This record gives sequence, C-alpha cells and structure tokens, in this order.
Amino acid sequence: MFSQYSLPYDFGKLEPHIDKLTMETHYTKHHAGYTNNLNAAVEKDSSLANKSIEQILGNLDSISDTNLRTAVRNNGGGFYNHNLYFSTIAPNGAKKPTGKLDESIKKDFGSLESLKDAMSKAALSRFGSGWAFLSVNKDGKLTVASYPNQDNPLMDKKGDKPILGIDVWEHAYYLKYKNLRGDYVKAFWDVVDWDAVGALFNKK
Ligand code: MN3
Repeated sequence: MFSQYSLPYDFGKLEPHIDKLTMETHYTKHHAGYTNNLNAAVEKDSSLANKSIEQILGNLDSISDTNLRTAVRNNGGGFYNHNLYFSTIAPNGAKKPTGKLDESIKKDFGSLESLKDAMSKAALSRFGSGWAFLSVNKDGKLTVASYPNQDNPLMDKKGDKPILGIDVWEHAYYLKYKNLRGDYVKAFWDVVDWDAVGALFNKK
C-alpha cells in the first residue's frame, strides 16, 4: 500500500503564497485520488507487489496490460510527483540551499537565481498540464526539464532522480491565480524548503 506524504502543517500555513483551499483540495482530493487509484491498480498485477514506486515507474514496460500500464503511469506518476511536491514546500522552510546542493547549483547553473529562471521557464513553457523538475542525473549533475501530465524523469530510465518539482496543472493554482501561471510560479519559490531539497540531493 502506498500512502501520501503526511503533511506536517495546516493547509492555510502557506498563505498568502498558496491559499488554504487550493492546498486542501490539492492534497485531500487530487493527491489522495492518485494514491487510491495507484493502490487499486497495483492490486491487479501481482508482479507489482512489494516494488517501490521508483522501481514501478522505471519499469512501466513490464506491465503487459496496456490499460493497467496507463493507469499506473498516470496515478503512480501523480502519487510520486505530489509526494515530492508536498514534501519540499513548507512554511518557514530554509530560504536557500546549503552545503553540497548549494555547490552543485553554483557549478551547474552559476547561481540560485539562474536555476530558478531555468525552472520557471520550463514551467511556463509547458503547454497544458504538467511539471517542471530539477533532477540529479547519473553523473551527479543537476538538470531541469518539463514533462506533460503526471510523467516524470524516472520514466525515462536515464537514471535522473527528481529532487524538486513545480506542479503546473491548473488545480495547483487556479483558485487564487486564475490564468496567471507566472504569478503562481513566482510564489512557489517563496515556499520551497531548500533543506528538504538538499536532503533529497544528498540521498541521490
Ligand atoms: Mn497537482
């Protein structure tokens, strides 16, 4: 059974950057839905039992039933991506990366501002629903890329591991920001917890 990342703060705590109703709906409806649907899908294929979500998303081809494969791709992606999202945003999180993550950002992007620009561009240029991810590739280099729907770098099987993701589905921002995705992306940077991102980087 896969379970949602347990949010350690109240839904309203990210205001004014991300509003309470958006957080509550996103977590209790969208993320919960992906999680429940993933669990239901996994029960239908015994070869998926006891596998980690990373193993499942990195081996979607092994699911022979095409409908089931699509269900696992969409809901497993949704489950994983939202666990990443909710575990790397927080009220009063670390405002800047430190240590090895800080060094790598400077080496691979020049500065934190350049990294934010690259990721914001990826988020804004995604047509329709999807994500922008910061990942560590197999050589330890940081890379930015955008993906449609609930896809993510694990599905490419290149060894990229996501450590931060901006959800640019409209459900992530429409109640407060309406069509202004750019304003939401700017506000997202105010709630990133760089210590949480750094912990994922150090685990890579
Ligand atoms: Mn979402």
